[in-house]
Amino acid sequence: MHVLHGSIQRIPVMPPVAPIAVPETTEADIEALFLIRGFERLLLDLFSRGVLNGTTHTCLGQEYIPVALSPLFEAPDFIFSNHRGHGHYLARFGDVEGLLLEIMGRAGGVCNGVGGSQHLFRDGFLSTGVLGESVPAAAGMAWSLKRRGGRGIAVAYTGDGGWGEGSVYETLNMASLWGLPLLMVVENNAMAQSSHAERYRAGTIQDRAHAFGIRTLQITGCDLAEIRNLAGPEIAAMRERPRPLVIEFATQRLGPHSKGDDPRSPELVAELWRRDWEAPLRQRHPALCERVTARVSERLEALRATALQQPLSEWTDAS
Ligand SMILES: Cc1ncc(C[n+]2csc(CCOP(=O)(O)OP(=O)(O)O)c2C)c(N)n1
Ligand SMILES: [Mg+2]
Repeated sequence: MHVLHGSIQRIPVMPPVAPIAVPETTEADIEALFLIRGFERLLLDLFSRGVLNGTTHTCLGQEYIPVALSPLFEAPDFIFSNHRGHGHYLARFGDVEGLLLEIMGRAGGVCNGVGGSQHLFRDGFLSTGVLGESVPAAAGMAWSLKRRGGRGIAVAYTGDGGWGEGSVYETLNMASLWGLPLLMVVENNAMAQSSHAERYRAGTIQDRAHAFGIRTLQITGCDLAEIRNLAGPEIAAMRERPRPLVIEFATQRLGPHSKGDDPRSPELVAELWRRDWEAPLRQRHPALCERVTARVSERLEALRATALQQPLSEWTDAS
């Protein structure tokens, strides 16, 4: 785990595995991790059976980021998510039922089935699949929260590829100038769709933020308690004295961008899986993990059965 303020360092492509420590990490945290992972696996399975339309972007490998950050967010905060946002949504609401029905266009979906993964809207949460689009919107929300005088912050989750969008830099400029309580969470998996960072990005995300006078934190481990210890005081400080903050996670995407578009070698992907959080967590806490995963599987299997029976939403049913 490294914290850097202002120094130049290339972010490692593959972060080191840090086994997640219990009891600092609660059973509820572990349940949230497995719920998101189980949900993504269920989606892939439904997709392979031809049940889902379009494509799907899973966050396998990155689940721990929103699980670690969620308890640091408060009720007035507004979360903006991107195309890889199932974990962001589930870490906030735990609502696998509403999300799956939404993705399947069925009655009971969070947005009546018309939004899908990339247009989710619910109490202080909005996702968009348009790269960089949420960042200026999040700044607007941060401005509004600041004017209201509370402790609320706006949070924008982006990937590293999202930092290829010009709107990000226009926003960083104004956010810094106006002292907006805008938290940019960067899930840097060193891939933008199918392009490796070495092919598409000059310089570092940290340096780009520093150029606008914005404070940064870089996190390379996946221990939830450690992440909270690092990020918690920084987020608390921006609530007291509104200003932007960038937290960059060196993380890894275990699956393709969406479907069949992963140019990485099978060897590299296998190496990423070896560095994943799940196996060390299971090894370290076998009974706990077994208990939690049994509960999660039961919930997801019940959901699969219900979802397949559920009629289309009246908003999506063209018949
Ligand atoms: C404005 C815009 N341009 C292009 C795309 C197509 N696109 C979807 S995701 C992506 C790359 C995303 O990279 P990153 O933000 O790092 O997310 P990751 O896939 O790694 O989660 C691109 C180019 C888009 N969604 N929006
Ligand atoms: Mg990326």
